[in-house]
Amino acid sequence: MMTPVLFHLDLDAFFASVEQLDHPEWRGKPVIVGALPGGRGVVSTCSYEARAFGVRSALPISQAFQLCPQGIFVRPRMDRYHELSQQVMGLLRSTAPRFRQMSVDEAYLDLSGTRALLGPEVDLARSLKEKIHQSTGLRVSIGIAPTWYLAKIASDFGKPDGLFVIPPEGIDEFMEALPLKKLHGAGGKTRERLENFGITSVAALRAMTKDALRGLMGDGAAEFLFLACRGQADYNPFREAQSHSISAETTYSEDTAELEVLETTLKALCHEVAFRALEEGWASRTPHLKLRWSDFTTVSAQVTLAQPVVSSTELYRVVRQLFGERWSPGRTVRLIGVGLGRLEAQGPGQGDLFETEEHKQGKVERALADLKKKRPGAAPVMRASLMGKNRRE
Ligand code: TTP
Ligand code: MG
Repeated sequence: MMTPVLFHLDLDAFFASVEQLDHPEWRGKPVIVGALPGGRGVVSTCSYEARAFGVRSALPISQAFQLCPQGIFVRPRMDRYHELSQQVMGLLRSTAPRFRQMSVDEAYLDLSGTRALLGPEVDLARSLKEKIHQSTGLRVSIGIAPTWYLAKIASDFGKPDGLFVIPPEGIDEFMEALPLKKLHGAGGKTRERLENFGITSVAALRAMTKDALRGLMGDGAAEFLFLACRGQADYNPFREAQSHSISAETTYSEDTAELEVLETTLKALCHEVAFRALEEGWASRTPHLKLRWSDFTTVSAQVTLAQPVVSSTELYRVVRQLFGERWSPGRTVRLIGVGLGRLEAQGPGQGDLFETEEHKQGKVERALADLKKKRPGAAPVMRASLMGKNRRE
């Protein structure tokens, strides 16, 4: 059987890199994107220079300021990030027929069987990195592996500006040496628990039987960990494409119960999903929410609306409600996903029937999506849904 050749691509320190791109005087300096010191809220991301001080995503901004008072603290500019994201995704989409965008800065590509046509995958990856850098000024890390899960780990492993390959015959060796904190999907509480049991490396995890793991971690976590530490976690970013839905999800590197973090993630995911649907011309009356708790149990919820969702704000309102019905303060979350199911082709003039604020905004978003299609990268986009926080501060 032909070995799959799978790429995972993830931009380096994305929001912070864009800030350094647009403000050359900030290059080489600790740039921290997120809330502003003195306020509440958290770090969205930071430049690698700031990471050297221990600053990282989701850290309360007050702590980030303590760690790195000389940092350059800036608010996110989602419109600009989205614009550059679109440029990068456009390049990737034109590289391989099987392309799947997962979030604003990451995507999967299936390059199985393209060797004869496109040449060795490592050369292709190198030229892709170069092309992205030349056209946008951004650096991307690429992981190449025979499973999607390993490709994701490989891109992270090579960061920043990485190109890391895990060949089929190298999987066991790679996983044996992998630090536990690099095992994607086993962050935060899970890792803490494992470490409490003395399991401090992936190698130690691999030495456990599934039954022993079940005893320590519970069925769900054991099932995942047993496969994950062998590079076999069941993960396929294309699976949902066959079920006619669009979705995006975030797995936290540290499980979180911070409402502020959860809401910010939800907003970003809604934004991502709503825009993708608009750009691809889909309508949906079925938003859904996925939550995975710290113990790996997963809940999904969906509603069917009378009319198709018309804007990211409306999508947020709906999934925020679903979220509120399932989450309670203190409950730690490891993964949040938002999606639109049962996609239908968008009808002409959709949103004309009910001129609520949300419908008006939907029209604006649609017009912007159209404009972008005609002039990629040209539209200055304002997205009120993500501006709430800016206004408040
Ligand atoms: P990531 O790819 O996780 O992080 P990154 O690109 O900043 O850094 P790297 O990939 O090099 O490790 O997330 C992409 C963007 O998503 C990030 O630039 C900002 C945003 N984000 C948040 O707003 N909050 C978060 O908690 C995380 C993890 C990311
Ligand atoms: Mg990234």
